[in-house]
Amino acid sequence: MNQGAVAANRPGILTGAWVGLLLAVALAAVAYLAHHAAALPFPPYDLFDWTSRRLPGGLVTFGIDTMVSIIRALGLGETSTVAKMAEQGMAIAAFLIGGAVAGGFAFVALRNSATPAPRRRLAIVSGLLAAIVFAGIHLGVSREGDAPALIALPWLLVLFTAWGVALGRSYDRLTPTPSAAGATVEQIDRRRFLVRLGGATATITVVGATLGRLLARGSNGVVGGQQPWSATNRLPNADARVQPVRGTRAELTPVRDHYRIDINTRVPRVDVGTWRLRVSGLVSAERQLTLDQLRSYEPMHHFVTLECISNRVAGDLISTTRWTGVSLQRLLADWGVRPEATHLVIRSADGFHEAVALDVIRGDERVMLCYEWDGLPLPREHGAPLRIWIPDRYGMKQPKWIESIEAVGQEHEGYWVTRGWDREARFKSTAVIDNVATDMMMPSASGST
Ligand SMILES: Nc1nc2c(c(=O)[nH]1)N[C@H]1C(S)=C(S)[C@@H](COP(=O)(O)O)O[C@H]1N2
Ligand SMILES: [Mo]
Repeated sequence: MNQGAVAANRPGILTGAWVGLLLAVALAAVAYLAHHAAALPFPPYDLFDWTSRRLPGGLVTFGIDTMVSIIRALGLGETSTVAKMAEQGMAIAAFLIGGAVAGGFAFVALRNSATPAPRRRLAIVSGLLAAIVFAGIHLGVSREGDAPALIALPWLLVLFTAWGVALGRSYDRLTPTPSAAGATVEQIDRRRFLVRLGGATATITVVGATLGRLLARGSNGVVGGQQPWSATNRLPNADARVQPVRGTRAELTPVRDHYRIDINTRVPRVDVGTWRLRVSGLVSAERQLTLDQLRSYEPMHHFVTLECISNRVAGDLISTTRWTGVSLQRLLADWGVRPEATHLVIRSADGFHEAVALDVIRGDERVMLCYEWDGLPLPREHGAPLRIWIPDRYGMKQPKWIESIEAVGQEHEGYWVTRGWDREARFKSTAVIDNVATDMMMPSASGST
């Protein structure tokens, strides 16, 4: 066989895309397992979180609104759970598509490189480049609880270089050698290799995803032994003469059913032991408060209905539970907030931030820093260890996972305000009749109802 026929028979862009996709699936599965086993980076989520914080605000809010509409129109289930799964799915899909595109381009580049040695180098360099890109992205979104960069970055280097090397090897394996017996044999051999690669990928994926999933379940910090407040207490209106109709939504949402909305594909993990609330800015002195110090203040309890600004009439992005915390009014007095201060800027572990006007706090003693829901420490996905409650405002005004509070003398545009959502974010009242008692229907004169 002459050289020309060999070149024509080399694997092309589509084969490259397919191999790139398979190898990206395997990489994602291994990374997923390591993510849950050792808090190492999961590149698809890193990429998604990094991108979603940088996309134009109008596009992000449009995307969210569209997603909520679709979930509702198709009746796909509880909105916030489905939305979070959809985001995670999009993250993985985008990563795999990237793998396919990279594989396609890599095969085109490899085609143009005649001998194996520079090809090998090219493959390794592609892997290294991908590693550097994802290392940068990871540094942009990494936070407390993640494996240290000294371990995470070399790990990414290993993962993506292995991806590059495997891509190069696959190319070589799929390239007919001049000594090969004939085209048909090569075709069969090539197909067999791709099938075997697919099989290996599937095995790695099933093992990685299953083990990762199991580890993820196990690490969901459920407090053993402690009972929620609602297990041993009745609602204040338990003896009221009006009872909810069977089938209507409960007044108090079990915490595990409380909707969850935030900008993270993975829940921030804050170590309560080392956590401090940093207070700075126009205050008498900077301070770092432990959770115990905040708990030592007289606690305050309120039944709070929290609603997301993306909620629709009769939607499910609204839930109620019993919040416990300390009044911010009380704290302001101790912090010595200076007269020229007008706002508190609150910053969170996930990069989220918002401001609350001091006038709002001074006018409402219920504004609280909350550390308990339904009598138990705030669950991780709902902002452990500390979040704020500002009555009558949508959730977008109310940071979870609070790390610092700064007293400032001017307005501050919060995360969603800079992306075009409402500055004040006051609740709009809606009324919903969930159910009608059928035995109250009157038969009509004709006998049918
Ligand atoms: N740190 C942080 N706090 C946040 C958010 C976020 O993305 N990050 N989302 C806000 C929004 S939009 C809503 S609706 C509420 C939801 O709180 P929940 O998930 O506990 O129901 O959290 C708010 N606080
Ligand atoms: Mo929200």
